[in-house]
Amino acid sequence: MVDQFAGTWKMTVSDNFDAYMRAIGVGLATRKMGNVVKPTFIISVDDDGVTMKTLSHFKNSQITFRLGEEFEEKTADNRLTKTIVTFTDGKLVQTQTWDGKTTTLERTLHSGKLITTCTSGDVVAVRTYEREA
Ligand code: DKA
Repeated sequence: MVDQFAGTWKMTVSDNFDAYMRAIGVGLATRKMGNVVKPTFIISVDDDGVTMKTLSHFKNSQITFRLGEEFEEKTADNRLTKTIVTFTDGKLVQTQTWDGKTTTLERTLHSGKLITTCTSGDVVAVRTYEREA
């Protein structure tokens, strides 16, 4: 169930994120910020659907959506994407498409940690979040 993801998570480890940001076209100034911030990620589930908030000194962003229904997303690096989030086999998979490009953010739970795997073509970044609440 998506409910297992609900809560407040703090990023503790980020691997290969600069390469991932380059692969999706993030400019140098934003990449510098993206490489140093350790976001807080909050997931909640209610009658309106699933809400994901990403909070950091650099930027805050929020999306609310229903699983399997496409919506428009303005990302922290200012892409305007068509986004769809699905939940299958314990994986929360967010697929963003824009300008003929696509990327996925796959979130899973392992040993009480939330693992976000960011994929663009053959570039993969892995970010680990630990539960705060
Ligand atoms: C995550 O949830 C990954 C989010 C990917 C955002 C890509 C753009 C970031 C620009 C600072 O940990």
